[in-house]
Formats: sequence, structure tokens, C-alpha cells
Amino acid sequence: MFNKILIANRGEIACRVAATAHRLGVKSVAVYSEADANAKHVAVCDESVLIGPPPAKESYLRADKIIEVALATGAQAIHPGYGFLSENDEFAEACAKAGLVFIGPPASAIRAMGSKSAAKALMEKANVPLVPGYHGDNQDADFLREQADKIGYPVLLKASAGGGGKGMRIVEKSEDFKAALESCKREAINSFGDDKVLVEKYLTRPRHIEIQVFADTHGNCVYLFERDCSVQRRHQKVLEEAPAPGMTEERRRAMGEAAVAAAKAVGYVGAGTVEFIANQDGSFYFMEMNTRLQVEHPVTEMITGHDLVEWQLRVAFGETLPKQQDELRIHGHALEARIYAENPEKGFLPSIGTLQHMHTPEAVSFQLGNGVVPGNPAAVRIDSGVREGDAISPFYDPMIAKLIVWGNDREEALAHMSQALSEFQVVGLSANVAFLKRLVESRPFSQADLDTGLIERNHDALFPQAAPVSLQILGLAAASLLSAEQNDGIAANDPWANTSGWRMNTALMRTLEFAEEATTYPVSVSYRDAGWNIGVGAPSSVMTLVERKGQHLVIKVDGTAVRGTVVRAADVFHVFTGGAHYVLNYNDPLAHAGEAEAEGGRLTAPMPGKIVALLVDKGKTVEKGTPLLIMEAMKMEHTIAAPANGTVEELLYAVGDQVAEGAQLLAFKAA
Ligand code: MV4
Repeated sequence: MFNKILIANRGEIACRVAATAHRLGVKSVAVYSEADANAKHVAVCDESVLIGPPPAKESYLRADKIIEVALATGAQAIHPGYGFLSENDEFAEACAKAGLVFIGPPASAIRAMGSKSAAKALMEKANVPLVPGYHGDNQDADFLREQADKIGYPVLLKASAGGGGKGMRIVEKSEDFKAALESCKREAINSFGDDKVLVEKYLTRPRHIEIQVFADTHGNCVYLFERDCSVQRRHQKVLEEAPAPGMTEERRRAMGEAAVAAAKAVGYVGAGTVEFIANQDGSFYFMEMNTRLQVEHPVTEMITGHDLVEWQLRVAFGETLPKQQDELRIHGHALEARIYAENPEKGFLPSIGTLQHMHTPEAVSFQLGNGVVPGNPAAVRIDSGVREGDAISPFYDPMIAKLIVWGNDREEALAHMSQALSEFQVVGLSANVAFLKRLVESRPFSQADLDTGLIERNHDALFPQAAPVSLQILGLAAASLLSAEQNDGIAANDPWANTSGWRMNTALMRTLEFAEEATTYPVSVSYRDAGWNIGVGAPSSVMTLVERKGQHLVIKVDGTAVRGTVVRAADVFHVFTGGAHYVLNYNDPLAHAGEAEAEGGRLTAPMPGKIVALLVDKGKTVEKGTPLLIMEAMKMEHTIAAPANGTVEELLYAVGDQVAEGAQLLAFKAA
């Protein structure tokens, strides 16, 4: 085995590769950009080397620099992870030239799968099923239209050099063909510098089913079964699972053997994925091959019990495959959900900022490399490249974690996923956790009625109208606030020591104003001997604090116990209860009094968000209180006003920019 490898990546996949290297006693070298100096992947590797500024082009894509670091640190091989340089044939070649092992396929295999039409021609020869269509060299418009007429409409035009859904046009009828062809060719030349297109029969409700293959340098090649990745949004996978629901043994073997034939046709070595598009009746066609380890590889590890990174290292070192085809089995069912820093309610806009709070469900250890323990009731695995306190920066993919669960069958795996998502808490930026929970619990997904249009078709169910916030939820926020005041030594029980309420008979009455989105909830509280009377408007219910352990609270509202976690971030209370996350803005009457004078006003972003309007020009002299800019954060608009009479010296952001929490928004000079 290698003594030392370099990991040419960041985030969760760099951590994932490092974990297996460590388990096998292989030393790991991390490379990192200036933005990642304190990143988890740097912490988990044995050595680390800075390779450049934050933009990937100047760091993680610097092939020359990375090879230089590998040589300087004495690494024998480079693991490229996914993305970045992982499917760059020139990088694979440059590694070999430098005497380093590229932990991936030969450059020739990457190149062979790079062009859609060339790959289809190769696959045709290898008897891999293809979507009926034309992928030849004749690009004459009349000829292509004749081909389309022959295939039958609807047809799909695809840029031969394209990928990821770019450069595709659906054509419904012959009369529309010429215009669609011209537009497709225009996009293809602009995006890929090559206007060659192919024509295919258009499948209307396809599933994305992919086969994991593995080949060694001794001529062996196996398949590790399939993954269903049909649940996507704009060609980004959202949920993945293995095995594919509804798969029969015969079809599994047919797809597996077709995938192995595809890999053999290009002289493949290492981990690869052959993507198929499948009709609802199960008929399947080759789409493309991904010549790398994929994001969703853990679901395959969960059902086979094999560590695919270990296999990669062994194969790259020249060993034979650890298992033969007849030694491979499927155990149970695995699901993966990709937890992203993004806002589903705002068109999935990426959210950047600091992970002020991250609670993950307890990972139930799942031993890789020693086979699955059949019947393991609650396997939960979390692959993440970030920790609480880390930032999600605008430079890279905003993935927070991959949540992977295992069950004896799909139903059990779904229940574990639902539960695990209920326990996954993120504060500091928007995350898609609640959306994922609705998705896995939705009727079509739970019934495995899968196709690539599932999210779009179920938009209404996946984005329900927000229900009013209940008194139990408001009670958790209020109890957190009130008990913290008592702990902080504000003698809230002593009406004479408290300035924020007023006396009514012998009880102290005050109103806590919480708001969710545009709805304000004036929560009235009056103190009792042990607890409070509480209500929206009038105090109609009795609330007591049963227990408080840090951020975890148990309260009783009119005798009903309610438990939850309340995380306060400045004036925002995040209430996690019953598997849901409520974001309550607290309008603190005391906090803002005198604030402008005290801290020179809020010229920094109070939380991560987006600039929605600039209300003044640079150089403008303004009076105290003049609105300067509006930002949108935590689903609310915040107006930033001049803290004093003075001059706007510099505007530091433009409309539409994302800003991190605490970022200075403009330079202001008081008169
Ligand atoms: C198709 C198709 C329907 N019919 N080809 C999208 C990206 C590229 N990898 C292939 N894609 C598709 N090709 C034919 N002949 C539908 C898609 C497609 C899709 C495929 C897999 C996963 C998600 C998808 C989402 C939209 C469209």
C-alpha cells in the first residue's frame, strides 16, 4: 500500500478520503486555499500545504502547483476526489509524467467518455443499449430533420460536447425542428466551442439509474449494483438511494453487465459510474459515464459493506479487486440527502455565512470494510467537511453535509431519514433541511413514484403555506428568554428591579414581541410564583419551565409538556421542536435604545444576507437616521440607517451581493 497520498480536494470528500487513508495507515497531505486555512479537511490530514488564493482557478485547479506539492511532500499518489481536477485527462497525464499515481482511470478513458457522440459510438460497438437516435457526423439541417422524423417526436437535441443538461432542446414536431436546431447549435458553440449535436428520442418521465463499476489493472471489472438518483433539481441531485425501487434481479444483472461492458470498452480502471436513463417500464439506455468517485457513493457502501475509497487505493496501487462479482451482495436499503446552505423558499439561493450552531443526529457507527451488520436497526452516517463555527464561503459548493441512513428495507430507511432530518439543526445560514424532510415524507417519494420531474410536479406540496406559530413554540422562545434573564441576574420576579414591564395588581406584565416573516405575535407574560401566565394578546395560558439544559428546554403549557431547542442568534430566536425549525425575530425594546450612538450604528451586516437596495450614492452627506441601504436576511428586510449626521465615504457592496454576517457594508464618517 502507499505510504503517503495527496488529496487534491476540500470539504467532505477530502475528509472522506483522509478517513480511509488513516484507517489503512496511509499518511495524507491536504492542500488548501487561503479561504480554507482553518478548514476541517486541513485538520484531519497529517500534513497540509497552502496552494493559493480562494478562487478555485488559483488553488484547487492549479494542477502544476498540486503536483509540485506532491513531489515536495513525498506523496506517491494523488486522490482528486470529485469536481475540480477529477475528470481532467491532462492532469491525469501530468501526474504520470511526474512519476505520481493518479487515483482514477487512465487519461484515455476520461477522454473517451468526454464526448457524447464519440462515447455513444463506442457504446454501440460494445452492445450497450442507446436511446434511439442519431449521433453521427452529418450535421446537415435537412438530414438531421429527416432523422428526427424517423425517430418520431418528441425528440431531444443535445450538444455533443455538453453535459449537465446544458445545450438541450426538446422538439415537439417536425415544423419546429429547424429553429430548435439553430438555437441548440448557437448555445453549443457559445458554451462548449463546438456546435455538433445529436438527436434522440425524448423520454417523457425518465428515471436516472446509475451503476457503480470498479475495474483493476489486471482485467477484472465488477458492478456494485445501482443507485437511483431521479430526485434532482436543475440537474443537481437532491436524494439518492440504493438499491433502486422496483428493480428486478434480471434487470439488475442486465444493467450491471451493460455497465461493465461500457467500462471495458474504454479500458477503464478504478471507480466509475455508468449513468442510464430508464423508462417507467424499466427499459434503460446509456447516458454517460462519470470517470470518478461520486458524491453519492456512500449509499453503495451502505448496501454492500465495502469501502470504495479503500478499493480505489488498492486498485491504484496495483492490487486486484478485493471481491469478485459473485461475492457481492445487497443488504437492506440506503438513502442519502444532501444538506445544502441554500434557501428553498427563495428559489434555492445559496446562503453564505457562519454555522453558528450545528447539531447533527447521532451517527450510529457503521463499520466499513468489514461488511454490513445485517439488521443494524439505525445506521446513520454523516459525511461533512464543516464543523460548528465554520463558514460556508461563496467560493465553493455550499454543501453542509451528506446525511446517509440505512434500514433493512426502504420503509425503514425512510423512517430513519425522517427522524435524522428532524434532529439536524442549522443556525447562521439558510439550509434545505425542512425541504428535504417534506420531500422524503411526500407521497410520491415515499411510494417510490420516482422520475426526474418529481420536485417540479409536486411544487405545491413541497412549499406549503406557513401555518401560524403556536403558543407552544412562542412559549419555548419566551421561556428561553425569561429564564436566561433570571440566570443573568435580572431580578425579573422583583417588579421594582425591572424596567421593562408594568405592574398590574401584584403581577408584572410585559409584552414580548416575536415575528415570523411578516406576522407579529405580541406575547403577553405575567409572572406567577412558579412560572408565567402567557398568551398572544392576553395571557390566557399557564406556562412553567420544567427543565433547562443549555439550549434544550422542557416547558409545560396548560399542562402539556413541550420540548425543544432554542438557539438565540442576536435578536433571532431559532426554535427547534417536533422536527421543525421556526425563525422568530425578537423585537427587543431595550437593545436598540441608544444603540446608534453607542456603536456607531449598524453599518455591518447583522446577519448573513443579500443587499436588495442602495439608497444613497457615494459621497452623499446625510442626516442621522437617513436610510442608507436595505438588506434581506432571515426572510426579513433590514434597513441600515445613518447612525449620525455624516458622509457616506464608500459603498462596499452592490445590489444582489451576498454578504456574510458582520461584514462592513459601507464606510461612513460622522460629521
Ligand atoms: C434525456 C432526457 C430525456 N430523453 N434524454 C439531462 C442531463 C443529461 N445528463 C441527460 N439528461 C436528460 N436526457 C432523452 N433522450 C431527460 C434528461 C433529463 C434528466 C436526466 C437524468 C437526470 C435528470 C434529468 C432531468 C431533466 C432531464
